[in-house]
Amino acid sequence: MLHLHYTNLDSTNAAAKRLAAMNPGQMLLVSARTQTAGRGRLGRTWQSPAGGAWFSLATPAPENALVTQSAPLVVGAAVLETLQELLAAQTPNGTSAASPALSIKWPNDILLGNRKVCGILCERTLGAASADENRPSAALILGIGINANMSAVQLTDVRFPAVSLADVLGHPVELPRLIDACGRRIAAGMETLIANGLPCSVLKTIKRHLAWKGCRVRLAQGNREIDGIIMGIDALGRLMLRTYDGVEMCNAGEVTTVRPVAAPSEEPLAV
Ligand code: BT5
Repeated sequence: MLHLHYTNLDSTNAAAKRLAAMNPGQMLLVSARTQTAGRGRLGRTWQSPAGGAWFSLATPAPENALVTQSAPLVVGAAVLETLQELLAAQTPNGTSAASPALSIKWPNDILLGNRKVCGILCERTLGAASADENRPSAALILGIGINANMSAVQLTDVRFPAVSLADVLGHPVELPRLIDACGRRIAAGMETLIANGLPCSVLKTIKRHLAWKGCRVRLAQGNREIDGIIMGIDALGRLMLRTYDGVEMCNAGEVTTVRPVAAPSEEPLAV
């Protein structure tokens, strides 16, 4: 995997897209110290001051719906496992038990103590006709932003409370090592996904760390809002929500509101 690091970029996702177009079939890791136009989902802005781990992987990938849909889960699980190892390595007895818990706000925001430490943006480039079938020119651009060595108090107007690794650890982490470790784990997960489908280990990690399991939430899907209780995820990584109408499997969406499950005296949501 070729790793290209820049002092400043507009967006590592945008740069990875440009570079992937020039290097079809090649896996690339693109990172930057700062981004001037860091992108979130749905056209939102990602604040990217110095001290964060801002990077993207351009992964050659066939234009296959299952691969495209599952990639964010693979990336989320890989980053969570890497952060778990990093936090464990920072504690004297080698466990992360002393740190606030890592969890996944489905589908792939990573929370540390219920505050957002990492956001993920997966995009797809369309492939041009390739002479070599084994080297697909279509690529997935997997963008990862980890609040690492800056403090989250620098961030303004965040829609969900944020935190950085340094806020929790009280000292900086080695950024190149963190980016490299995440990149390797994501690349391995993507290879398995493309060859064999969604790895069980990914589902296991997400199930184990799913935020707000058993809580009543509101999921926004475009203009639609679904209220229900998070039951878990299914074998395709879809969020299972128990609503008044039954269990709904959700492919996409964003949890916007969380409430504890109704007390017995309140009207129960259960069907
Ligand atoms: C995401 O979007 O969480 C995906 C973020 C992906 C960023 C990476 S950085 C490397 C690569 N290159 C890019 O250009 N992007 C990727 P979303 O769920 O839509 O969250 C965006 C919202 O989070 C914003 O509207 C803010 O409210 C908030 N936000 C902005 N910067 C933040 C930060 N550094 N930490 C936490 N929250 C932030």
